[in-house]
Amino acid sequence: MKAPPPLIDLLLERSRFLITSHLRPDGDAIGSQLALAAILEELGKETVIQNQSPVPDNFAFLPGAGRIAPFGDLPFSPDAAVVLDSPRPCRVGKIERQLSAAGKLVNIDHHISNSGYGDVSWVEPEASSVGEMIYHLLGPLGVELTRAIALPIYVAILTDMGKFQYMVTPESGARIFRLAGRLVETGLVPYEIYKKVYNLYSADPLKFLGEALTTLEYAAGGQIAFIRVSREMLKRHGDGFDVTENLIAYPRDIISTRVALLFTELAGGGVKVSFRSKEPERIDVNRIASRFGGGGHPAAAGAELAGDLDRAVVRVVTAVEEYLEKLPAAPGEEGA
Ligand SMILES: [Mn+2]
Repeated sequence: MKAPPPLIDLLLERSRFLITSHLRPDGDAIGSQLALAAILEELGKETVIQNQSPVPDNFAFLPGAGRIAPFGDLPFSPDAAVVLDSPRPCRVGKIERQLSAAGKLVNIDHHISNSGYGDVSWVEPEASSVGEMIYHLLGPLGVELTRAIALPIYVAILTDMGKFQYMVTPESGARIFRLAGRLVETGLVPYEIYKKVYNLYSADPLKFLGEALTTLEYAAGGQIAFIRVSREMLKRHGDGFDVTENLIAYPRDIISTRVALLFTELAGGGVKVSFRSKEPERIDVNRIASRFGGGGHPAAAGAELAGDLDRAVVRVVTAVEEYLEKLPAAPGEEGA
C-alpha cells in the first residue's frame, strides 16, 4: 500500500486543511480524521475537522474528538479539503458546500465503489480501513508514529474489521495483525479500547435490541435473514448512540444465513439497508447494493432507498433472492 506521490506533495505543500467524512460517522471515519489531523499538525499545518453528524458517544474518548465541529464558519480559508471514507462527495452532507472553497480536493477511501472524484484521489479497495491508509502516509511524510496517531488508527481498523473478524485471507490477516501490533507498541491497551468502543450497554439499548430481534425474518429457505428497525422503535429507545451498530451480526451469525440484511428507517425519510455476505468470494453484496445506488465491499455494503420500510424490504429481499438463484452451482453441488 503506497500513497500516490502527488498526494504526498500536496500534503507537504499546502498549509491549511479542512478534513471531513461521511454522515453518521463510524470508527473509521472519526479515527482516520483524527489521525490525519494529528499527522498534519506534526508537520506544522493548520487543520479543521467538520462533520455534519456529531461524534458518536463511544468515540468521544479519542483525543481531539472534541474539536470535530458541525457545519459552520471555518476558522481559516483552507487551501485543501480532504474527504475520507466517502465513495462520493455527497456522502459528507452539508459539508460538501465547504469543499469548493478549498483550493484542492483530496479523496482518500477504500470503497471499491468510489467514483475517483477530487483533484487527487487515492482509493485502496484492499485496505481494511481508511485508518490503515493514513498509517501509510507516515513514512513518505517523515512523521513518526506516536500514541496520539496510533490510537485513532487502531480504532479505525478495529471497527471496520468488526473486532478483527473480517480478514478473509491469510495475507490480509497477517498484514493487519502486524500493523495492529505496531500501533499497540506505542502503549495502547487493546482491552481498554475495546471497552470504550463496545461496552456501552445500558438497559435501554438492550431493550431495543430485544425488540429489534423480534422482527427477524427469513427468505430463500433461510439463506437470507433480515431485521427491520422502524423510526418509531428508534425514537422510543432514543438515539444517544447508534444502537443499530452491529445489529446485523445477529441475523448474519445464524448458521443457514448466506446474506444478512438490516433495514433502518431514517429520520429524514427513506431506508438505510446494510448487506453482509458470508461468502464474499461467491456472493458479492457490493454488486447487489450498487443496483440500489449504494456500494461497499463484497462482504459488506450499504444503500439508501427512498420510500417506506416495507417497500424497501420487498425490493431488496427480492433482488437478493434473484441473485442467489442465478449463482452457478459450487463444485460438488451439481447433481447432488
Ligand atoms: Mn471505512
